[in-house]
Amino acid sequence: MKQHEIAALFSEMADLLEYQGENLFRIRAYRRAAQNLESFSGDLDRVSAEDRLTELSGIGADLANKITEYLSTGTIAAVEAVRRRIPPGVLALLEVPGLGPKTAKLLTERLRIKTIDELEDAAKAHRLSRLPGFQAKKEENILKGIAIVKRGRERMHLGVAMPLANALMTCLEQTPAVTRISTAGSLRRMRETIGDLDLLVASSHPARVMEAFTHSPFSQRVLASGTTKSSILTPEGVQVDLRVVEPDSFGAALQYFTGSKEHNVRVRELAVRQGLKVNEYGVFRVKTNRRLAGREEADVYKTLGLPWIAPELREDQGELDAAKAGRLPQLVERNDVRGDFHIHTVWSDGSDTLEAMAKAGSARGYQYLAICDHSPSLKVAHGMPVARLRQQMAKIRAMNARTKGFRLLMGAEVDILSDGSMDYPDAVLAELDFVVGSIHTGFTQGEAALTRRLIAAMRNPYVTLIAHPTGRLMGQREPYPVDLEAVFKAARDTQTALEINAYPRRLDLCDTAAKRAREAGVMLAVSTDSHSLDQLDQMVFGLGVARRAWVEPAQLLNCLTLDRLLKWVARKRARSPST
Ligand code: DGT
Ligand code: CA
Ligand code: CA
Ligand code: ZN
Repeated sequence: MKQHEIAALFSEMADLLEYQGENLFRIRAYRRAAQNLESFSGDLDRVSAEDRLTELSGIGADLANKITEYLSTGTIAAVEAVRRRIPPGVLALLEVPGLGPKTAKLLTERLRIKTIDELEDAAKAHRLSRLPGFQAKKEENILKGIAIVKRGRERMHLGVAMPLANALMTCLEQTPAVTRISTAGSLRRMRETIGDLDLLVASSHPARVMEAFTHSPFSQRVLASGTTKSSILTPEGVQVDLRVVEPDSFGAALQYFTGSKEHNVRVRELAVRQGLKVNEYGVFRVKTNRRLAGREEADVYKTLGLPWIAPELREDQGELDAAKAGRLPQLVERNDVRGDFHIHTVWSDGSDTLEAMAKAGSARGYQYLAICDHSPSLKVAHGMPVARLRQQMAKIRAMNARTKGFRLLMGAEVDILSDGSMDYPDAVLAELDFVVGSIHTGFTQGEAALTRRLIAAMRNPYVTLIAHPTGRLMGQREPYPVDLEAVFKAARDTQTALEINAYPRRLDLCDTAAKRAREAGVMLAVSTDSHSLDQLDQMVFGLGVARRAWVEPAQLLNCLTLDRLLKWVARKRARSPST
């Protein structure tokens, strides 16, 4: 997990440089490297030993040296040096969204505030508004920002939880006493944020499993240790609960500890009505106490007269009624996915080339990837002027001419400007295979204006997909206000797809919004918004959201074959008026 530690340092470095007012591109280089390291799943020590760090996305010679330095010394001198130049406390305050370097300096110098807790106290006591140039409104915004940061600290996003759980399971599987292992809790249900990790093991030698767990490198502190249940804190401060059960009870325990609590309450009500009892050990007939099921989770449901219910559906949102009626959705699966949209490359702010992305997409079994680099108004992301976009199209055409069975689609992520018009002229959009429309600026326009802006974009016949429709970034930025029901209606009427952005801090649309969109008849699309090769694997997070939204393959644009996808795009272009 060293990549996470280095990612944190790079990200801190970016903040420090930002505080110093350094070059924006240098700051972004650090941020991008941090993001890429976070999603890197290989063995960093080995890559470094083989002198191949510069082959990683977004890592040049300079950053590679810093990684090597960290791997051998545990620190990066350059980061330490910059840290020394910044007054203590400033950095902590900069974590608050919307609080810039100037304000941070003012707060540390005038009020000696060094932590977010101190800042919160001061804001609540209205001590900030006494500072020069400070308005009550600003105090309010700071409190809102603090709430966002705190929420982000309490619960981790899937991008942190999933790799950690996988690494832990791989570690525990080395113990011969472990016969079966699974995640449970909110991670298995693929909730967008996770409070603590829950793991379940089947074993006839629980003591050996617990020993391995509490003495693993993941265990920084043991919070509780028993023969059936132990909890640890990892070095990252994540709580992990492990339960060990007899193999005969594995299915029942898995059902119980997957939750949600609300789903389990309904399951038990249903059992009681049939003279049955369900707990973490099995399903029992109340009268005789005879055990009817327990080893397999599917048998727990079967004994109650139900088909197995996918964990993502277990939120007491009507899944039991649907199961009883035989109306459970055939949820989309990874194998149904035929491609990915919204892919960035070195042509704008991505880290990898067209060739590398094509190879990676094809290696994942996809038929297509839509390359969607940024449009010119997004200067900080190297948005492409029309001439450059046309160069990229020519390159993609040439590449496609040489390959069979896989195709790069010529696309772009086009900024929706403040008046709802698109950042490329229609004539240029018409040359593209796939157009993603995005709002990246002007979040403060207000609900009515933002809604009009999105709807205007959808009325453009060339806009295929609206990316991250609410703009939220968990732990950093609230969604902007938008009338989603109006957006859904327009999306359906104009035949525009809405994105479920799979980047773990975005997951936008979120599960409940995606469900409403699906019910409104909107076509959805999961796209990874990849800025590097490894991020293509974040598809699973977006699929988790889609599954929690009860989405079937027919409701997901990237389950279409290439041929049908192109027809789908053409159909909107043919029918829409251009205004
Ligand atoms: P989290 O950790 O806040 O993201 O959410 P969960 O769902 O992972 O909750 P957690 O870790 O407290 O418990 C894991 C599962 O164990 C939960 O989803 C259902 C089950 N469970 C825990 N406590 C109770 C309880 O008091 N009653 C019932 N019926 N189930 C419980
Ligand atoms: Ca949990
Ligand atoms: Ca737990
Ligand atoms: Zn993007």
